[in-house]
Amino acid sequence: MIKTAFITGATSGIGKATAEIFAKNNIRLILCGRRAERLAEIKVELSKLTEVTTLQFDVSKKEEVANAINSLPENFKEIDVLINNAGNAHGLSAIQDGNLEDWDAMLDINVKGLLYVSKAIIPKMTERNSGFIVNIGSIAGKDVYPNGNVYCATKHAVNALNKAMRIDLNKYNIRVSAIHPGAVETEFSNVRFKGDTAKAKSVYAGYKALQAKDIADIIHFVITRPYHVNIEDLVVYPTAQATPTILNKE
Ligand code: NDP
Ligand code: 8X3
Repeated sequence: MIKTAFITGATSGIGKATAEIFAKNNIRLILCGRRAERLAEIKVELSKLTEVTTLQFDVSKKEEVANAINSLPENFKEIDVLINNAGNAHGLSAIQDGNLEDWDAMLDINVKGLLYVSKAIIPKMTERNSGFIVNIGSIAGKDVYPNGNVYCATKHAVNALNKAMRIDLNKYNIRVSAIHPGAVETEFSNVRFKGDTAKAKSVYAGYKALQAKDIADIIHFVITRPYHVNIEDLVVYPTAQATPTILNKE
């Protein structure tokens, strides 16, 4: 049974919605993100339903990751499920026009950040011969679309790491799953387009995009199967989306 969950990127979008569903189901929460005020607000809200602790750190800074996780209070050290969710796209441009800072950010956060957090938590799971890791990939990890280049590469890496974790952790009885969403209406496009809200809004215009809660529901379903059931990989599109670039818009 899942008692305690560690969620990265819990300050908005999919991570926050997942925290909300977990809280309603009495799962104790370790919520992570860089925005301290948001963490504090969410803690106040969800503490009405379950026990909550928060960790403020940048997943791409390995010392911050290790220090934060080592600082967990004793009663939160036993983590049953890790939701590797923190991540974003930074920019959307052809490879020849790409911005090096954006490339660094995506590789550092989406790939190295996921690894740093996993590295800090996995040993506690292997010691106990029990645990669950859910990696949030993307359809960008299954396919490549114009101008998606480096973001797609980072999510292909998540897809590969998901498989690698399942292989290496198999003998420790640890479950590893990935969920690969299509378009989800969150702060994602705001970050991708650096605060250009009109551009971000246009990504979700003219069709019903997935909502963060849709993915959170699926994450909750995945982690509440009997222990011998491991849902390996799920690709989830909005009905209006057939591929990363084929959208049935009004
Ligand atoms: P949001 O932008 O709403 O949420 C991203 C979360 O990641 C925030 O909580 C943010 O917290 C956290 N985060 C970003 N960078 C860092 C960092 N350096 N250190 C710590 N936390 C960080 O987007 P989504 O909810 O949509 O994204 C969640 C995941 O889902 C990502 O991995 C994304 O790639 C993936 N995804 C999203 C899709 C979509 O269409 N929205 C589709 C497919 C996959 P803070 O800023 O407080 O640090
Ligand atoms: C987010 C979905 O299509 O913008 O991973 O890459 S997409």
